[in-house]
Amino acid sequence: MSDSWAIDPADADAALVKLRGAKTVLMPTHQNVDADGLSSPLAMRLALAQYDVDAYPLISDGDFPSNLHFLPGVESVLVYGRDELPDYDMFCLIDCADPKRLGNFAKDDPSRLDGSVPIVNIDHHITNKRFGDVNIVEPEASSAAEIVAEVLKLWGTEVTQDMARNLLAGIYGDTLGLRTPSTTPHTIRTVAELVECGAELEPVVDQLFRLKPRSTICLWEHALHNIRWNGPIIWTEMTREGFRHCGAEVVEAEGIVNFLSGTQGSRVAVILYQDEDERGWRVSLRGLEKNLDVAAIAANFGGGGHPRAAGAHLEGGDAEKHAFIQTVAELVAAIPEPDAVVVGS
Ligand SMILES: [Mn+2]
Repeated sequence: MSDSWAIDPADADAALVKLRGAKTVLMPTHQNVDADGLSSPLAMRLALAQYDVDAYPLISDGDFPSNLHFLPGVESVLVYGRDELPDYDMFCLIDCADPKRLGNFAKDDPSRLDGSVPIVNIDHHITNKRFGDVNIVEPEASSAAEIVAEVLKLWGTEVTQDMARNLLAGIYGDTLGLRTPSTTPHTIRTVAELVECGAELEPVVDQLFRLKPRSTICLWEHALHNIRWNGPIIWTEMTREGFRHCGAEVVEAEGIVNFLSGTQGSRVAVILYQDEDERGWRVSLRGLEKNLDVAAIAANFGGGGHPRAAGAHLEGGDAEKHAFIQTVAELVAAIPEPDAVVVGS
């Protein structure tokens, strides 16, 4: 069976030439970093070490999620605002659809991304505008980690157990454990190869999907208690008060929208997370229908993402929140529902 995507070997070569020519590579992650966003740079750091290049993952905005502390090599991760930045001469952005998604790292000093430091851009978001000096953008890949695994193959890099552990976590994180439609035969083959390289499934499954602090259950109680409907939209919100009451981090609410998605009678699931300054909301959208592209809906609000999973940011309070839900409900209503299965046809 042929693979649905393939990296142009010339791009992989160009990326290696760039990165090997660097003294120090900085790898800032997207905001609200997830398993794919952190494990892929961690694997890349270990790969570049084989070429005597120093590379540092940088959490560019927000906290270091505690459920990612199990990733091999986390002690090398820098946190923006907490740690001093190294003297870098190259960026490698992995899993970052847009440099704006680098959050405070980009906002605090826009000259950081004015082109004076070259960028190697490795990503799987369809909305990625190929902003790098070298671009390896494969929207059909399940995860950035799946692309990094392929890049390493083209480079002929030895995949060590710790690199495999990171890449496995990235693929599992973005595919929810090989459950999303983005999971292809290539994804599953890559996972098999990573397991052969010594990556274990159980710690990844435990850390990403099973183990949770009690504060997470408190947060879910809060979110489920606040479930509302607007036509075919099922939605809920996580207020600052809710996070404070439960003593929970934002990352602990991530699974709720996936849980709501698929509720009978709903076509799109939405969760709104109130900003720390209470002046706006981060929004996550999930859909399951083939013709219903939630990234296109999110784009109406300056957001983006994937057809089944997307996000955006809203400024404002309750009025803006309700207007947003109403607009999403109208946009969804304009998309024809999938044909019902006609028995006997
Ligand atoms: Mn990703």
